[in-house]
Amino acid sequence: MFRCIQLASNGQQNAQPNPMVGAVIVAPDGRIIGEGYHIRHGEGHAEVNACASVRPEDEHLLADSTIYVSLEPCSHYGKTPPCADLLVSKHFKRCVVGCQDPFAKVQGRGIQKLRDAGIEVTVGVLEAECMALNKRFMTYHALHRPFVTLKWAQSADGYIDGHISTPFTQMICHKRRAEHQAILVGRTTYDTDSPGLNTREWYGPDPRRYVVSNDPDFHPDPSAGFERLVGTIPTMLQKLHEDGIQTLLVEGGAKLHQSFIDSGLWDECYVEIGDAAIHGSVQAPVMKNARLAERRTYMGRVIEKYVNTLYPFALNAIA
Ligand code: AOF
Ligand code: ZN
Repeated sequence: MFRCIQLASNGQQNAQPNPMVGAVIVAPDGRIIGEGYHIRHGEGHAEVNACASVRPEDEHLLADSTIYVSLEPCSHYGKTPPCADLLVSKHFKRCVVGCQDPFAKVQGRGIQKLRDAGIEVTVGVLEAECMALNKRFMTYHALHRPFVTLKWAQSADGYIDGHISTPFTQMICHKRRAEHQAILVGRTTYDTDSPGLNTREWYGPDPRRYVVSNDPDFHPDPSAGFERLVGTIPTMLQKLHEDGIQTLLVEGGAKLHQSFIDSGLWDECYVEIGDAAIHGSVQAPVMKNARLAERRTYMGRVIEKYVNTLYPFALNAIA
């Protein structure tokens, strides 16, 4: 199963919005005779690629072989036919599943299909790790909200109103933007910083841009691609879920970040710490239910990563 996770991780860039999935086929003598992973959304699933990798001289071993998969084999016709049907047609003896697929069209039906066909199925091997691998996909489908990443920069004396980032950490920030489907700022940040919120310092797509405001007369510039969001944090997240947003990056300001922290509805948080005191006027948000997961230095500048201890997926995360 570790090998499945390792293989799956190769899909980091191109599998989304699908999950990263890896599969390994083990013959009765313990030899690995096939491996595969989900390379790109819309294309073959991990099981299909693993079966295709088996050499012709090993094909006859499949009926006595075990297939390990980091995610439950699918049972639905999506862009590809059900993987469960493929495993049944190959007459696998046994299937070891890392974790169940929370996607509404699957949710245990793949496992059931295999069992109904007489395949021995074991579920939940390295379950936490397999779920953490797909923390974004899991959050979206199991918790019905986007995976929420908070991000801010604060001075050495804890203020966020000032120019704190360096060109290098700005590049890191733009890399994060490229990795998120949507970005959200508060009204004050929109008005005072008039941020572009696009991906300029890194190669990658621009996220969809949202501004929070309950003022009905506020119309963010649609030509710059901004949309307005209204309501409480749970209502906003519900709307984003409906819009198909799996990953949300919140870039401020302090009030909006604090609302997310107070609601408990966030997953990861990156805090850049500046070198100097600026004696500013806007204090950095106050963390709650947070665990410091990582402290890294980027060309002399520290970025701390916190995870929300209320949610399990990010806690065990590998990526
Ligand atoms: C698997 N193996 O490798 C993956 C699975 O649109 P489709 O047909 O690609 O289906 C996408 C859904 O299939 C996705 O939401 C998830 O539930 C499952 N992904 N399943 O058996 C795989 N990537
Ligand atoms: Zn599948």
